[in-house]
Amino acid sequence: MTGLKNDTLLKALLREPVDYTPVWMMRQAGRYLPEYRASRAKAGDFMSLCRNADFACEVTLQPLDRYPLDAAILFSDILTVPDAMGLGLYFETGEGPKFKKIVRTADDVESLITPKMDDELNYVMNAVRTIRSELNGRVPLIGFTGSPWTLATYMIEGGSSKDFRHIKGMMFDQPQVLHALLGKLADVVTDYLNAQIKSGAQAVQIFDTWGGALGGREYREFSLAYMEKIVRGLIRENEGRRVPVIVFTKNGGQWLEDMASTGADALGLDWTTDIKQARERVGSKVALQGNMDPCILYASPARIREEVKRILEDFGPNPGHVFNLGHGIHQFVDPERAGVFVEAVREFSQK
Ligand code: 1CP
Repeated sequence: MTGLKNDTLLKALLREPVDYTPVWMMRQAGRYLPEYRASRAKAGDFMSLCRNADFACEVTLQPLDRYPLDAAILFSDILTVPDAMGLGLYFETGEGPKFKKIVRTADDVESLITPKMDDELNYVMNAVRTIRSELNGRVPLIGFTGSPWTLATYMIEGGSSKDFRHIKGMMFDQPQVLHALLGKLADVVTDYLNAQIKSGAQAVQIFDTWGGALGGREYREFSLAYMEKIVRGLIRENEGRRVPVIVFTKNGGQWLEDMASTGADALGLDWTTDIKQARERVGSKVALQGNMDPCILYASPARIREEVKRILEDFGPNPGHVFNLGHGIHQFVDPERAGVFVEAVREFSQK
């Protein structure tokens, strides 16, 4: 494989010294970019973009051609896994994800398919290989998965949810059924990330978007414990380099110390957590990624630049900071403002 021309992200995730703070944006390929909307129209729908390696590669590279980003992230979705386990993912226009089958009983859990990485999920690995080859060492490629808890919310609720009534009902009344599902998911997700790493992903992120909806005890038992199991099962070195792991629990700021003991190299922070205090709390154990409020991108260029400077100063001197938004970029953001953000990180952090 070709050498990496920009390894700033990988170094920062491992708390090694860097010349500037690397930056990428969660959901950097997506609906706010007109070129993404054009590719999606060409492909037909969202899943067709994901299933076709050339399309997935095309949209992965789109934000890199616009902005000086320090990483590419695989274009795919966390819901590829429940889809491959037999639930039949689909998107209705204007609505979130939906499943043909949902999981509500021990029998439903029992009858889930264990997907093979070179079969049901092979399209994802093809996308990883195609993107790596097209990137040609420009920046590292990040692979990803949803956490078992977050995937289970979609599988049990049947789509997006605000109150998580079905999964929480199961958690409180039939925890053994939920544990059976989470255990299966942890095994599949470990395989899935390892297959992405073998196919060329140079860092991986676990998105625990809904872990923050739990109380502390439940977070540790139903979300964190499974992420820890996954982290311990991952291939940590490939192509002669360490493969850093990022754990991101949205709204998980109060559990950073617990998250830092999973064995992850870095923790993702949303904007509700103070990055300066977060750094004091985790010390030299892990790097931190984040944590600008994505809504700042609706503000003026001057205000965006001020906020970037504020976060860099709050974090303090390197090492160990990867700049990012605290959650995915919104679809209504003006792409030029995203550019102001990315360029400001480089400008203000460069030595
Ligand atoms: O074009 C479209 O209409 C589809 C919109 C879209 C996109 C662009 C979806 C449907 N997924 C994606 C891509 C995606 N999803 C990426 C691509 C890589 C990149 O970051 O550029 C990633 C990493 C994800 C991960 C993802 N999907 C998460 C975790 C991160 C997060 O934002 O919290 C979650 C929760 C999903 C589920 C999902 N997929 C799509 C939607 C609309 C949703 C969210 C539904 C909800 O809010 O419950």
